[in-house]
Amino acid sequence: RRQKLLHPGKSSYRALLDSVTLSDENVKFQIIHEENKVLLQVEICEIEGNIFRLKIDEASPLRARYKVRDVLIKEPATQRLFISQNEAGILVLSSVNEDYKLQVTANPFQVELQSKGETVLSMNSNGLLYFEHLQPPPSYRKPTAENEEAASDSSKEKQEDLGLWQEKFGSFLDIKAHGPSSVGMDFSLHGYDHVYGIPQHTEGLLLKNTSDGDAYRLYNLDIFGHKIHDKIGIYGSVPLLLAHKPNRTTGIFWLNSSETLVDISTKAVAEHGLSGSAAETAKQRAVPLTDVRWMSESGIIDVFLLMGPTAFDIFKQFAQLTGTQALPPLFSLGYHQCRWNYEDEQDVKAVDAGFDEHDIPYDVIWLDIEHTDGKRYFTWDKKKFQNPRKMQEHLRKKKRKLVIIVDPHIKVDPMYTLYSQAKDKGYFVKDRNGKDFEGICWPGSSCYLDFTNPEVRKWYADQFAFKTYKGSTNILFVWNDMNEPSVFKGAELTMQKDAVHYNNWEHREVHNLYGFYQQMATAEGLIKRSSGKERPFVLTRSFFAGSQKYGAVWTGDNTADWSYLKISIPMLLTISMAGISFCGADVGGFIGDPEAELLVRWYQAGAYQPFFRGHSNMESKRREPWLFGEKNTQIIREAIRERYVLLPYLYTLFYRAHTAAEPVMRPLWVEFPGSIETFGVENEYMLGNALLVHPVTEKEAKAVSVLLPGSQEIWYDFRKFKRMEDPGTLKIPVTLENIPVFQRGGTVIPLKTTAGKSTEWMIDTSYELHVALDTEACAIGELYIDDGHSFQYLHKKQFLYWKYTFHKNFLSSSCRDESGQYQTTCVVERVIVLGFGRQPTFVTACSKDGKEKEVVFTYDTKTSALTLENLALSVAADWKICIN
Ligand code: MIG
Repeated sequence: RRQKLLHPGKSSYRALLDSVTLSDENVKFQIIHEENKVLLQVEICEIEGNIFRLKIDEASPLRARYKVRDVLIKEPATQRLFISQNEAGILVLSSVNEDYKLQVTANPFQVELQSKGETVLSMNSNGLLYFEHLQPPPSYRKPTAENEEAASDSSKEKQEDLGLWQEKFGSFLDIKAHGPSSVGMDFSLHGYDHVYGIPQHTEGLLLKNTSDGDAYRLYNLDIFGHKIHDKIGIYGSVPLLLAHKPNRTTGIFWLNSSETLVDISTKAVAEHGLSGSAAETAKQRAVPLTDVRWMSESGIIDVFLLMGPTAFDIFKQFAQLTGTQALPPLFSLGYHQCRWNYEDEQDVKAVDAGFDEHDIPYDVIWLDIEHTDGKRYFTWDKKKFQNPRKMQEHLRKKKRKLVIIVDPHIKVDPMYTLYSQAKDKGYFVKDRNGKDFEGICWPGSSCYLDFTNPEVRKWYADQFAFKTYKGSTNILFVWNDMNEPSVFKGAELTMQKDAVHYNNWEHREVHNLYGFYQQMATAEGLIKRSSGKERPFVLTRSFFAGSQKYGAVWTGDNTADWSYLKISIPMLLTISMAGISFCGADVGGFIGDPEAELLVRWYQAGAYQPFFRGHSNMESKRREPWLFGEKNTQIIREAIRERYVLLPYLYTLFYRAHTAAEPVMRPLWVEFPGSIETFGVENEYMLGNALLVHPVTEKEAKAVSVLLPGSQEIWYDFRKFKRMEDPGTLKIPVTLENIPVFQRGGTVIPLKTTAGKSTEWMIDTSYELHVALDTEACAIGELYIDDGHSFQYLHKKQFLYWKYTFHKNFLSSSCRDESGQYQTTCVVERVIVLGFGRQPTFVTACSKDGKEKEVVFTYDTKTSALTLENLALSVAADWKICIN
């Protein structure tokens, strides 16, 4: 409300350019507010890899302001900037290679960032830099609740209206112990009218203009039954925005963990001719410009400008700052069966047996909050789960896993060890009066662990030790829910902003980081219990920038309705672009009861998304895959089997996400950055660079309209192998059997020849390659293999990373990374070449040692697919297939 009183115009800030100092790390100078005369310190630096950082803090604050910690993986390596001009009220800084120039204008204070002469982005050009300096409390105010009714003079009332020193929210009072501290700034993105990112909202892929409505809000909240097409914040946030135009992608990473609003406005502006001559003016054309205004409740301004220039560069730059996706254990890429709740040991066994009975693969069964003794996490309901270890042994024999829920609230119960220990050690978040903050949650009265404290995180991690967590075994993994944190009957169902954390930081400062820290501690706990050997799996509902390092996220309580299936695609794409590749939405829709057709369509979509879990609410009817009649069971079985067959490709994509920050699931425009028709596409997406997936999200659909992008591309039906007519928008007939999936010409996809009962049953299953030829009759692809569960790939380089190249009638297998080694007897059994122009005469395979053998093949003249069988070529060897 206060920031919104500041309208675009001339900024009140002026830079004091005689205060400029330059060091190897950065350039510093001060800016002054013309009215209040408060000095702010500006720090600009260039970070290796086309990143710029701008920090603004008070020059001499009353007390230190909160700066986000633990999100950046390290202090970024800076590069020296040069001052190429400092006169006439203009400071020009250039990068070493002179590709970039930062032009700082003194009066009013503005910063413009140019790349090779092209202005990419400017800051404070609308004059919306806003910075509330910390002040001593006004004399009438003591920071206690008692005087909340004591309003008397009108100026004070006015102040309270604007919530400077305290604020009411319904029946809640926020005492604002340190007064107003909000910050904000505007950015103009030149030439851009497509902007993306800033999850999590139930919104479309392209960010919309907010001028006549709500701003996008980043404030982690538990909103049960959330609406779609809403800009309110839900469970997680990543303050990263991407802007794209055909020749360039730019990113803005606003590192602030307090409540944040983002206003977006795209307009067309006249392009300025340099000379301003009449001829130039006549040539003026409208170019788009997007203004982005960030406003945060507290903290400092700390913003990273990611200069791309490609989308993949932005992903790398963001990962360089916040880390890459953790490599998931292979089992966690299989199918997960969840429900609130699987009641008891018998229920677990029966559901598990159901999968075998119906010949449906699955890897993990989940237990929700009811498995505990009265919502005391780390315990078991002794009646329903009398022998959890035995139950896990049963699952282990079936080569399957268990995930249990561990929420961050702790039941107030002196007899509950976790509670009494945490209380004694002072590990709970405090209320404004210094007592343990108490809120209501599942267990009733609860306290909340202060995960921002490293000591608490260490202690919490230790709770996962096998000897401490009774009844846990190494096939048990963890789900962190309610970690926004959710506080029933709290303001907006979360913790009050004036609650107090470690080092006396108010909750308002760290709110959006709470879930991030819980998942961090949980993941560390799982690693620790295995003495550092095993990869963890932790699913979290709340997240922040960098959560990708700790596991997976899901989109929370969606509804069993077609519109939620539809919106899950842009929601997952947005989370993926923000660095978190391992994401998914509850298959079937959590709330309510999906009709059979919706459930089937959701399985078919989920099978081609990174995190694949069926889940349902307590009030929902049971919906295990076999409860909807034989025909639907058959279709769901087929969808899940397709997922399992595809796992080698998916796992390889995760390795790429882990090592090269490439999102697993990506919007079309990322793969086709020059094709404007892809920029707004959100009903289909790419899985890696090779598969285009178009889920069916309409009831009783008979056909869908699919965009096959790229004028030079060839696309193939992924299942029938037939080449599609020319690219463009095609009307594709659909049946309930499956959803349209296409393989892009020029790619090789590794698959398994068949699905097994779970990923562990498939270790020795042979591979199959789908080689889809492009216009030059070429294709490339790769395969990553390791043990699927340990860190040996990292510490001992135990992995295989191979590449496949099809060129001039030869398909060759060669090593992609010589440093890796891994023992396996697995073979490539079958190769299918799509778009092979003629019937071959004979085909041979030769190994490195020169041994040659003839290959059995069949050629389908209708589809031009050539199938090579019984190959038995090692996945760990060089070989070559020649097609004559
Ligand atoms: O508001 O633990 O999003 O997946 O089943 C209900 C019970 C609390 C919310 C999660 C949902 C989970 C449920 N939880």
